[in-house]
Parts: sequence; structure tokens; C-alpha cells
Amino acid sequence: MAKKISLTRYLVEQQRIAGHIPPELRLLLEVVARACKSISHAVNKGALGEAMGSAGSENVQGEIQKKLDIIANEVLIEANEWGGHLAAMASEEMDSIHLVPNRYPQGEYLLLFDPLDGSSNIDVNVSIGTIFSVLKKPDGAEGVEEKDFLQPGSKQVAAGYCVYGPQATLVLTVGDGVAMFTLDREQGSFVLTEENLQIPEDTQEFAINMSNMRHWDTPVKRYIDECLQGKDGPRGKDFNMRWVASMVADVHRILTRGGVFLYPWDKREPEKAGKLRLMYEANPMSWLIEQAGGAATNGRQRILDIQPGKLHERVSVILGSKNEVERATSYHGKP
Ligand code: AHM
Ligand code: MG
Repeated sequence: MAKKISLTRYLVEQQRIAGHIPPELRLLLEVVARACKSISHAVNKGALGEAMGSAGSENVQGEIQKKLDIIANEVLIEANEWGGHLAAMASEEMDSIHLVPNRYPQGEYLLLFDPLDGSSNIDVNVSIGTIFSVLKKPDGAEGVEEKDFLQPGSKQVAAGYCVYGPQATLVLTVGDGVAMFTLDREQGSFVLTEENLQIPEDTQEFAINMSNMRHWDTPVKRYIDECLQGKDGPRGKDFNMRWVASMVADVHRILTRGGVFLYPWDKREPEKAGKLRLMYEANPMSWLIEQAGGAATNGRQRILDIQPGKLHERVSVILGSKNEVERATSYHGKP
């Protein structure tokens, strides 16, 4: 039987053999994975634990927080605060950045996360997840401020997510392809189950919230309308549709079998660039998708090239199989 490779061993080899990651980054990723394990336990307990229902509060985006949003946020902060690898953290659930307290050593990394993505699916027992992105503090910066986080996604040094579904699966890139780890609950560790994931360039499956159709812009309407016409339309092939409404689960499907995911700007809230957040949702997912041979744009520009103006900035997202993303992007015209 082939030897099982744990996440720890994979990361040690990335550090030692491939020279891709310094020891502090390895430690950081192990700690994030440990936090994901404990979030996964809280998710699994469901109504038997403290995890279900609303917390009765709102986050900075004006969204009602669920109990599990808050639990997952706390788990990630507590796990990462004391290790000495981080300078600060930022989260969908916190208005401003969280500095590592003075009583702990300060590291050079910045960690951003959406602690519990797909919150609307918690209470209905559908897949949810944690998304994370790691940046380096700019060279020579004294202390750390919010502006130190405002780096384009192309500067990420690690990115990933953990999806809590029928299995808990951690998907990771440090810039050397995408690796997938499945949580072995008996051993209590993540085990490498796939390496060098590749997304097919073509697909016949799209993911979009169709109920927003009347609010979309013309290029998105055109793209989806052509998919819906199937064999009889300009695409000459039938398309299938899937929408989990947890970005982690939709992206996981695309990394596994291809597809295209869209959460475009729409007329419901025209002043916002989109629903999804750039720095801790779109950037890490876009890097994973690109590392697996796919593409990710906001319709006009590669997502990883966007210079963020603020921490909780939103963005329009088209990502997945390369040829479909390029087609949908080309309908938007020049930037
Ligand atoms: P969340 O981070 O508050 O859970 O919101 C993000 C989620 C994404 O996971 C998902 O793609 C989208 O919101 C679903 O939106 P909709 O409710 O329009 O289907
Ligand atoms: Mg989210």
C-alpha cells in the first residue's frame, strides 16, 4: 500500500526539498490547518453543539452573523496569535485588522480569512468552508497598519481553503501547483489525496445565482443566455448548472471537474463592485484556480492584478475553466 503523506510531511518537503517555503510559513500553514480541524469538529456537531443559528449581531458588511461565523473567527485568531509567525490578521467578521498582542513575538506574515464561507448554508447542513490568504508584511515597515494588507493577489505567498462537506478537504497552494488533503478523522490529520490538480480548459457546467438574472449587466446576460440555448444556440453544446451558494463548495467542484463560476456586479447595489470580497475570497480562490491552469477575472481585468483600495473591498468574479472565463471576459470589452 502506498505510504500516506500527511500535510506536515508535505509542508516539510516543500520547505526542505523544494525550498518553496520558509519554516515560519510552514508553521503558519500548519496552524491554519489545525484551526480548520477544530472548526470542522464544531460544524460536525451541528445542533448537538453551539454551532447553529444566528448570533444576533452584524458584521462590517451589514450581514447578520451566525454563531458559527463568530466561533470560526475566534478559533482562527486564538490558534494564530501566539506562534510568532504573524504580524496581524484580517477577517470578513472584523471591521479592522487584528494585531498580534504585544505579549507575543511578531512575525512577518499577514493572514486574511473568511472564517466561515457560505454562512447561509450552516443551518441547512450544506457544505461550507474557511478561505485564507497569506501575504508578507512590506519590507522595512515598522509595526503594521491596514495599508500593509493592501497588496494585489499576485503578492500572495500561500492561499487555500478547507471545505466542510461529506469530507473535510483542505486545498492549498504555495505557488507550486495545487494540492488537496483529506481529513483522516481516525488519525486526526490531513492526508495528501491529490497533487498537481488541473482544471480542464473547456467545460459544459456553469455556476451562477440565476435568481439575479434581471439585475445583471448585458455581457453576463449574453454569456448565460448563450449557455442556456445549448445545442441549438451559438455554443453548439448543452450546459449543466450547479449553484451551492457556498463559494468554497462551488470552487471545489470546479477544481475537481472543471466549470465556470460567476458572481458578477449587478444592479441591486450598483455602488458595490460585486458581492464577494477581493482580499479573502476572490484573491485566494483566483490564485488556486490559476495554479490549476484556470483563469479568474472581474470581467475586465485579471483579479490577481487588482490593487485593493480597502480591506473589505468587493469585486465581480468570473473564474474557472480557462476558455469559458476568456469568453465571458471578452464579452465585457476593453477595460
Ligand atoms: P458569506 O461569506 O457571507 O457566506 O457570503 C459569500 C457567499 C459565497 O460563498 C457564495 O458564493 C455567495 O455568497 C452566495 O450568494 P447568494 O446568496 O446570492 O447565492
Ligand atoms: Mg464568504
